[in-house]
Amino acid sequence: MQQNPNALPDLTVVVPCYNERDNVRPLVDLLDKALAGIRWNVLFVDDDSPDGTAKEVRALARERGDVRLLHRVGRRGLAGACIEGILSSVSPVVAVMDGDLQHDETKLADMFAVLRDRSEVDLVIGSRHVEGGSASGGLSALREWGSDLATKLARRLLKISASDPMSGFFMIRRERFNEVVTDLQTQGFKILADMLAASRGRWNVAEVGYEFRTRQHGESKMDTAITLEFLGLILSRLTGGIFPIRLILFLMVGLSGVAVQLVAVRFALWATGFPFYIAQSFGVWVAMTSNFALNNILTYRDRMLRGLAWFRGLLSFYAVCFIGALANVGVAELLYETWPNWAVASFAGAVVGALWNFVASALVTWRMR
Ligand SMILES: Nc1nc2c(ncn2[C@@H]2O[C@H](COP(=O)(O)OP(=O)(O)OP(=O)(O)O)[C@@H](O)[C@H]2O)c(=O)[nH]1
Ligand SMILES: [Mg+2]
Repeated sequence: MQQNPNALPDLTVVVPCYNERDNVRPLVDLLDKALAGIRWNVLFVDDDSPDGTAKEVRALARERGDVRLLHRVGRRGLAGACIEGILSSVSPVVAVMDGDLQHDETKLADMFAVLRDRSEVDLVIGSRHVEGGSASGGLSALREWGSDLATKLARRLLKISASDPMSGFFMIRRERFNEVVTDLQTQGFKILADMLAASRGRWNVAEVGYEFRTRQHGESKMDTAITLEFLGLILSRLTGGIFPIRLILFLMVGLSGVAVQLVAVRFALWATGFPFYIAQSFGVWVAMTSNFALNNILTYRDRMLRGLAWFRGLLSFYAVCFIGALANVGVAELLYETWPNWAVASFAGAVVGALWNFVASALVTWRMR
């Protein structure tokens, strides 16, 4: 049932969505039933989904005043979508839940009651790992194992005590969120783990169990790249945020490039009998190409180049790396002249070359502004 559109909401439900058109109306119907008695509104944050999710939300928003849309263009990413959604809300309490009906909306009222009745609680997590919670309905055995491992890693390395920091279902006091927002990473899938790490154990956290349901409509966006992105988040946190997730992923890809180069050189020597410098050049070319392809699907998955743009990106990446190699050799040589230690000089050259490649490819190849 539609509420009085002029009443200020006590609760905003932020729903990040990408290609969830068929889930929009069923979700709002479920919220209607689950949140009777609470003044609430729902804010869908859509990253310009090709299936027309934004159009569907806009149509519903014209029918009722408690549905809103934040339509982002030219950007992708779950964490960033949640952050912007929460920031654009005006209610004192905000919940985040998935738009694919996997989160149990009937728990929202319980979570709201915890914050209403217990002023000392800052954050309530919808948890799959406390009494009343389970993940088995919505996850395959492999994903459950991966999710358990990630949870253990996050809890140990980021010193988080909550049972389910990987949950995408939580409710928070808006003023608490404001305390950590400038410290959060917009890249990635796991905003709750990042928020908990940023709060440095200062928050009083309560948990409400819920059963993770199976997806009914639409496709999963969860993939291997997201797992690696999460490793990037942990490393970024462990370095106190000095290294952003993107730089960490770029360096991880760079390390993989070293291995690719060695294999390619070995292969060229074995298969062709060409002189070493040709085999080495072949190895560098293969490694650069593999670095570009991996960065495109991992480091820059939110701005992934496709089709003709992929080839243009590859050429610009070659150019960037070529200048990076010149800078690498130049700096190493300069240092070596004043301090003839080959390892230090060579390492310094590699650092300068890698940083150049990171910054220049961000600006030129993936056109970050
Ligand atoms: N705005 C926005 N929402 C996203 C993006 N990626 C995922 N989402 C939404 O975030 C929620 C969680 O994504 P899912 O793909 O369902 O991830 P998951 O629940 O871990 O995986 P499944 O169990 O396979 O569904 C869903 O509502 C997605 O539509 C994104 O890049 N931008
Ligand atoms: Mg899902």
